[in-house]
Amino acid sequence: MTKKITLISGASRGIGRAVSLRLAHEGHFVIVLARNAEEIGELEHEIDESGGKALSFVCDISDEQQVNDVVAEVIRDFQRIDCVVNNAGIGIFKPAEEITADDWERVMDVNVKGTFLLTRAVLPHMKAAGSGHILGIASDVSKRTFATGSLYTASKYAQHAFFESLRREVRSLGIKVSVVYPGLVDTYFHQAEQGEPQQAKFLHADDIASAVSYILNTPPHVLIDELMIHPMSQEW
Ligand code: NJP
Repeated sequence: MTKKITLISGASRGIGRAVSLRLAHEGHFVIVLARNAEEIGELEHEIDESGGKALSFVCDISDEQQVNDVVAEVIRDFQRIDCVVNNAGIGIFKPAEEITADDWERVMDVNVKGTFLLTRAVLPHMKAAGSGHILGIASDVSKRTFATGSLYTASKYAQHAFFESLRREVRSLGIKVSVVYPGLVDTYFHQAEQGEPQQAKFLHADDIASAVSYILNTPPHVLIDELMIHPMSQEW
């Protein structure tokens, strides 16, 4: 298998779907993960129909067993994992005193624990290979906060810290860690459907796919640590 084996979490829609389609088009064998069986299966089918290679898994990224099982199966079938795009994420936006313990756990479980679980599962295989590229889709609010964003921004700051620290651990082992920090993107994230008029001035999911492609296509001696990307319409 000469194709790069690339895992993408949260691939059923939005940014993850666009990244998966782009990387499959560029010749990666994409392993696409999400909870929605129908949507993730359709994506696999769409990629295969268009001449690409994809394998889908129904996987809740916050579930340790499910994540470990997926990675074990991929390693069994392909013997390696070249790239991982940690993209799955959710947001809950409320004044701090209205955030429930359940809200807190849901957001932290997906955004922080999920990122940790998937990254931890692939690390031994990348270390053994002496190469690999771990990518995170964090947020511009990994570096700034806003009212009603205490929970979500805490989770995105945590992702930022996790990847910054990890980069220092694995860089000398030949493993790259890169993070994309997007501003507003037209997806299903903002309680709207992708393409709705109120999101017309946002970035497109394809813009993030282009950024991911650029980062993953750098030559071996180049590491893009981070990439911040905003729509022109958004002050930062
Ligand atoms: O959101 P959306 P985006 N286990 O809602 C999956 C960040 N970001 O594409 O499981 C596994 O269209 C879900 O699939 P499913 C954001 O924080 C965005 O915008 O089937 N997967 C779906 O495929 C996030 O980290 C903006 O429901 C789970 C995907 O995640 C990333 O971009 C701005 C899951 C979400 O698709 C992608 O979000 C920014 C779980 N437990 C950062 N829970 C923005 N859109 O403006 C959810 O700064 N998913």
